[in-house]
Amino acid sequence: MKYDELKKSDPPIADLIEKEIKRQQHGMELIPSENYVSQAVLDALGSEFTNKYSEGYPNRRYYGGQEFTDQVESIAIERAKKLFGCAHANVQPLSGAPANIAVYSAWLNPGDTVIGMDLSHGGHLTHGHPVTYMAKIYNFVRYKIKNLETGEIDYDQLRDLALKHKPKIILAGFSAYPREYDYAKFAAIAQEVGAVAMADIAHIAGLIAAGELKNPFDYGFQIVTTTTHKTLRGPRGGMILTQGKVGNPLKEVEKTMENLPTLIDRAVFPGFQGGPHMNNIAAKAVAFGEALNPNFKDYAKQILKNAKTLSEKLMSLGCKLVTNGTDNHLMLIDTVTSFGLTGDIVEKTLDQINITLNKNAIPDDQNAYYTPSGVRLGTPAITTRGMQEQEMEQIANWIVEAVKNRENENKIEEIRQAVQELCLKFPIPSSK
Ligand code: DSN
Repeated sequence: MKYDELKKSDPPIADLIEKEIKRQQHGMELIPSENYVSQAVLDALGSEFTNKYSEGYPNRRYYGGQEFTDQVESIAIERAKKLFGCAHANVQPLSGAPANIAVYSAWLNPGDTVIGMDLSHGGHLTHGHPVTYMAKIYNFVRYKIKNLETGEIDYDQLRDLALKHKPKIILAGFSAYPREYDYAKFAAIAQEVGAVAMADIAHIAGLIAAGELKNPFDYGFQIVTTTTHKTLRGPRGGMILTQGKVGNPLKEVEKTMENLPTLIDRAVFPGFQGGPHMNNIAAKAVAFGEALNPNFKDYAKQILKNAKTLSEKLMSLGCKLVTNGTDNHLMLIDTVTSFGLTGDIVEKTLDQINITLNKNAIPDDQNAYYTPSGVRLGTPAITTRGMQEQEMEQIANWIVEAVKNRENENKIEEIRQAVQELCLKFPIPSSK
């Protein structure tokens, strides 16, 4: 039986794992960056590859005993290249932040400029927020959304900033933006100022791999970073994808766009990381194999259909959504306008009915980070469980009903039971 050995050797940890499984089974995960991996991914992640050190890259390692690590990493690389249509994949980054940091260090000198999206408009901490260490080394300049009703980015502002600041990287990417980017405009501005066009597709990698959202490489981007555990539904980890000439990662090369694959490889190892986590790379390979299966396209399509239905139902119930809808898997409710409540209160209320989402800033939020004006939610995880449009309508009703009746304990308990009942009809993949 699963975890039998652990139950014998470390009961407190086994107990906490059991409780977490139950929390996941009995509740509904609406945090848009989370998902449920398959048992096959968990198997690879818990495999004996965890015992192995393998600094270097396939066929170029520093330690012996690499006949199988080389094969597993090569398979992960080939599958990633096929999924995203690029020349090279580095599958060693431990997660999204290390992947972005490796790119900066591969291409920038201290003091160089990156233009990225403002955090409150949807960008990510690692795109240059002042609290990050990267912001002490590089100069980050931010662009914003121009039209908050449609979500259209201010491409004129982006171009003006690029002409003024002469960035080395123009970064398209987000963790809370519900619309599609116009990648061609980004790439054209980058080309005009001689910058690298980089996309951080962490949230939407699975939707791009399935061909349901646009692929930045089709519009001339040179670098794409991603995590592997969101819509791509793999283990927690990161990856850097590049166009250019694939070279020997042990040899120094000139800093040209053509050499990006080698520059990136050298930045990841030995630049930033030590031994790659081979169990994690094996699990990435399994997840990429699953994403190459034609049924992954159906999954991605359903994520988008579910997000559309959920957003429309929420709006029909009086919720104000940032940009009035979504083109992808996520949406942001402006909770102050919708309910007169900050996002932290809505998050805590929904925790009580076993629905998990996260408080989130909305564009130019005047409230503090811990009490922001919105919440962020999305459909990747519940779609993995098999929920469809009908369930989305029900979920929207529960969210609004619970927030409006948050002081009515009986009502909250009634909704919690209904949520749990629905969740038990849609088991998480690893407990099927
Ligand atoms: N923590 C991830 C998210 O929730 O979007 C990104 O870092």
